[in-house]
Amino acid sequence: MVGKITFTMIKPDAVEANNIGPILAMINKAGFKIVAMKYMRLTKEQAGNFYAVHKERPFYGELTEYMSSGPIVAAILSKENAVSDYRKLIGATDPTKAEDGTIRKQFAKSIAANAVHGSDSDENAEIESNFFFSQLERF
Ligand code: 3AN
Repeated sequence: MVGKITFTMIKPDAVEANNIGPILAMINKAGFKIVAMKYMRLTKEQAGNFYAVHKERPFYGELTEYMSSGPIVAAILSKENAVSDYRKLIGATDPTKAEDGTIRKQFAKSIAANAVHGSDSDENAEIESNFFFSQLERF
């Protein structure tokens, strides 16, 4: 399974702007299969646990506040080279630096409210998927 899955979230700004559908369409069009999905709202504590690797970063408080500010869509995506291909599809963290045709270029509002999350390694894809989904919820 190494290299086959990545984990994504459609963040509160994109949900609020009614962009769940268009973002899922871009994901499917790029060849990813959705193998797990849920619509939910994180508590600040859950967001803090998810982003624990960023605990020392100056934006940690803002990030966890933001990620718990409204509902999100969490999903596991499957494709060969899922992690790197999905990072390419979402574009740079800072939407002003994201390339044309990327999800963040089209939908992100700012560096914090940047529409989607995407795992940065195979190892984190597995950890993040297991944070949200049991084996019974993965198809
Ligand atoms: P990426 O989401 O592209 O992997 P990371 O892992 O560096 O980026 O950052 C995790 C999340 O933290 C980003 N998606 C973004 O929402 C937020 N973030 C990153 N840098 C900043 C910043 N300078 N100010 C506010 N939020 C930030």
